[in-house]
Amino acid sequence: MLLAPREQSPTPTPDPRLPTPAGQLPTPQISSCHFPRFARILFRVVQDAPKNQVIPLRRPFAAFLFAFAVYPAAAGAQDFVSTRCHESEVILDATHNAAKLDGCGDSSAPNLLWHLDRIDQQDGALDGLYRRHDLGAGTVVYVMDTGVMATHAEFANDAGDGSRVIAGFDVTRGVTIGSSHCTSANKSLAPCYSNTNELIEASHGTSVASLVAGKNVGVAPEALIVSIRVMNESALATTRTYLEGLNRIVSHAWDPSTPQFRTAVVNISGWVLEKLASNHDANPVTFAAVEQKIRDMINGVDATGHPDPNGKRFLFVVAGNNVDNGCGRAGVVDRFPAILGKEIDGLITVGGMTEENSWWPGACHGGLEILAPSQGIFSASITAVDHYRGTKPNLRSGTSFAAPIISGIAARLLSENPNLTPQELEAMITSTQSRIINPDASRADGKVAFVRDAPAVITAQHSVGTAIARLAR
Ligand SMILES: [Ca+2]
Ligand SMILES: [Ca+2]
Repeated sequence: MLLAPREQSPTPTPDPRLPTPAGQLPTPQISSCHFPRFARILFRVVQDAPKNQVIPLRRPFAAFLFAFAVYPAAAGAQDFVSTRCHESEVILDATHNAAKLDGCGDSSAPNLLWHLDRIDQQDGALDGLYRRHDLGAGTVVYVMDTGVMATHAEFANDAGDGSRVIAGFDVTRGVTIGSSHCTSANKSLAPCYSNTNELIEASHGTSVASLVAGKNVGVAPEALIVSIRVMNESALATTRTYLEGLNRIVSHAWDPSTPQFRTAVVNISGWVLEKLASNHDANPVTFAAVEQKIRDMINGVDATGHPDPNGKRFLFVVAGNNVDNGCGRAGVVDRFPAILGKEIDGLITVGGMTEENSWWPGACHGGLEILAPSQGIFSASITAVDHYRGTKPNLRSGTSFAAPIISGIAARLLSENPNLTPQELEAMITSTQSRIINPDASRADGKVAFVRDAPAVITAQHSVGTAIARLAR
């Protein structure tokens, strides 16, 4: 691999809206825009008390609790990160390159991480910032894809001594057509490729997972990832690999060593065939069987995979698809399982949008339930632990990248309220007020992914209300 000479970066111009560099404590600022009105009112009630009056301790204490439980990030702007970042090219061969991330925060840099910038605001005027109010801690996202490079720096844990890709299962052994000759001890955690043409699909799952939970490029950078490798290096999968993959998810979810959860997320940035013509399967698994398994998992399953409303539940997030004639007549989504979105509460079919806040013309329309950024998306690759997808060939666009943005948002919501059902998650995510500039009923009504903090507010108000009641007794 030939590394391109690093360009000398111009002297960066720090974004004045961001926190000062490490080691310098920012001047405490509680601006009106950062501090919720109701909390200010509570503080004013305390401040306005007549002098010399003894204020019951419970009153300011309750106000303090209320303010910080309802709006824990109110104390500053530390949880805003810049999405304006520099990248540099890494040449792989004459027709392929990768990229490195050279730092963020320079206000003159391109809006490289616009996909994050866009989802924390309701209109198209991007501000170059993403508010990491919640990081998705405690949530598990299953990525059914081509494998996830667990050692990539994007998945490093907080301590820096391990990966947040906590498990991986490869169920593609039955799909021999299109499989690479490269070898790996476990392709679900260490995907490989024998030539750069295979790199495109071999890196797909890593790209997708990084958008869910990557430290720099991900929506929920404390979420945990489980890699379910259902597609090989040619992105081929059958209903048999899907069904086996879903069974692995259930068994992993109930494993006593798995972090406990009530609801998890399953991201599917692909589609599946019942059988491959040259891949013999005398008794192929039917679409109906996979659909039933998905329905069961949404509503709850026990450790053996049987329906149980008190069991583990799973929200499914599926890319609307756009490749290989993935849109049917009139451009409507017609690939399995994306076609299930409109029918099933708890399975969301995701379409695409551009940085210009418009339709992404490469995506299907019709059958979509929500849109998310899908054009020019910067995500991790597998040529090195600090590499990202390059622009040669330019494979940074697709609804494959939109779906994990929604999965990341679901992880954030679950982190704030772990008891949300898949149906409630879909309702919250698709009830967004955010729109593209040219909404159209055939394209999810133009609804754009938006990270709301509503569940945290509801939960906190409830708990703080209880606290106030106790204190006032
Ligand atoms: Ca923003
Ligand atoms: Ca749905």
